[in-house]
Amino acid sequence: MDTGTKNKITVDLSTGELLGSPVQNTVRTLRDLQGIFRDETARLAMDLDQTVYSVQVLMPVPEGSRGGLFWGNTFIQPGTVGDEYFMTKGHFHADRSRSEYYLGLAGKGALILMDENRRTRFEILERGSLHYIPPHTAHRVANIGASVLSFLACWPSDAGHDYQAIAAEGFSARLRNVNGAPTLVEEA
Ligand code: PAN
Ligand code: ZN
Repeated sequence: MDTGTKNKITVDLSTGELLGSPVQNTVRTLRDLQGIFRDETARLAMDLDQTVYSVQVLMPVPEGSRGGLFWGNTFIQPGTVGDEYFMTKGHFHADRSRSEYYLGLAGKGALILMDENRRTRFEILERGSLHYIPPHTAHRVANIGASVLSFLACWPSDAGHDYQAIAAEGFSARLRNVNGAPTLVEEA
């Protein structure tokens, strides 16, 4: 008899951890984040094996399938590289028409958004805050708090990730700790 518990998937709503299903887990250490932070000397002086963030992804259909949805839980450790907060690499969706939802669960962060005209802004991401990432918008998240930041995400299975555009040109502004306040500073 199917009790309804088989393959049950749960999200621990206090930590954001995804439980009970085969999920893909990706860990990004400081070593993996070459070229992401402004202060490369500061990054290289740190323990490169230190985890900056990890992502659990649930993929019920193959990557690239039309009509499916993926679910991801991201955990960003607190910390800084120079005056920049620990953050995700950031990406456009490979299919620029694809959008996404983020929901904050724990900690305090900033969702940094850049449109295709390279206009950058940010929204405070915290427990209960819901964010719609529109099409044609690059996105990355920085942990601006003192504890682990976790957020949930849902996006189309055919969105894909374009990291190359960000690796090549970055965002037009960086979120930096200026006198203790997270401040978007335009790149020179
Ligand atoms: C998220 C991100 C996740 C990690 O699931 O992939 O937060 O960030 P990077 O992919 O930029 O390393 C998402 O936006 N998916 O589309
Ligand atoms: Zn995305």
